[in-house]
Amino acid sequence: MNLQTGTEPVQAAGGPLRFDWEPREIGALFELPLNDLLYRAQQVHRQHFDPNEVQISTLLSIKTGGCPEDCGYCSQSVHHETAVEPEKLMDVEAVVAAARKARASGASRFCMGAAWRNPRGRNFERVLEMVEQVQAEGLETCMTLGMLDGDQARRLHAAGLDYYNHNLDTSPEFYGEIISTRTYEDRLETLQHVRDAGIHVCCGGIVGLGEQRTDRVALLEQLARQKPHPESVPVNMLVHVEGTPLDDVDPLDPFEFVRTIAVARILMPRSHVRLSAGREQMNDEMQALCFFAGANSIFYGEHLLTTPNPEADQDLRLFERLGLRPV
Ligand code: SAM
Ligand code: DTB
Ligand code: SF4
Repeated sequence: MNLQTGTEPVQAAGGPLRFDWEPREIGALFELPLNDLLYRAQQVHRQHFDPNEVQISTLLSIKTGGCPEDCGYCSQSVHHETAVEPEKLMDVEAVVAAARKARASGASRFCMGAAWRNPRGRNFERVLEMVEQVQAEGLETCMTLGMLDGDQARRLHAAGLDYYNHNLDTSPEFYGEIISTRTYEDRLETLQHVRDAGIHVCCGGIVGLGEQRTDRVALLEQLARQKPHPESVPVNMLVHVEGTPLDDVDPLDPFEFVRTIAVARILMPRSHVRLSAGREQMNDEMQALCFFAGANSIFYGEHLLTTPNPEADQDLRLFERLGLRPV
């Protein structure tokens, strides 16, 4: 295959989905001249999606801080001295009120995140109630609560949960540099429980952690080998948080981030690729390039979990300038 011309029929351009991408092939995509890579990604994108639609999800931190895990990037870990103060799990009513507000401002999905290693006891019963009530408001529901066992995944499904977010974060090789309190295998196991329970999978990672390109290749390989591909693939750019071990990591070249989005689009042609954390630090031109590379989902609303996100109005203005439709 001549990767340079971008004229060959690529698998994703209408062909069957592939789950056997080799690191060599993924690496070759990364190495393409940017214009060739973007052209390929946009071709694939247009085979499967309306290129001017962007799915919007609003995030809410339902349980902030005090997390026993030691993820090196995270403001919420008890292992790092950050400005985040630990809070208890929110009340169901407050969560439903936030969901209504998100729906009123146009979000189609409501994602609830908790800083837990895994959900337990009465707190788990309360999140089940949240799922039921947020769903009743006419929103798609998503949760990210850490590791799940099979029974918990089935109960979340029965409560009406549409998506579960659990990221692989980085390559299996680099993972140990970032997190020591749980393994890559643990993550894959939770993802299997989620899939087996019939919940859609939202699974992606973070770039800009100080990893090599080979790690970004290996992360995308892991994601693209999942069968089915994760329905949503969040690509986060590290948000530097004071007090975390990764605060002083050199920023990633923005074009390398765009390449990561484009390669994700080519490997997982039917998945929503979400331009996730890090938009606050990007200019409009960079975001436009990410949409051209195949990103077709964002987190919408002033906050991510503990860090800022662009104002909703600012995003709506950007959509208007780019002729994009939020859905
Ligand atoms: N505690 C749960 C877990 O880790 O599975 C759920 C919440 S956790 C904050 C969700 C994801 O947010 C992480 O897997 C990571 O990919 C992303 N994330 C967290 N902190 C980040 C940061 N500072 N910059 C970019 N992405 C971040
Ligand atoms: C995901 O991949 N990114 C979101 C969501 N899933 C839960 C979280 C981003 C968090 C950014 C840092 C913060 O706000 O604490
Ligand atoms: Fe805890 Fe999730 Fe943060 Fe890791 S990323 S420390 S599991 S809240």
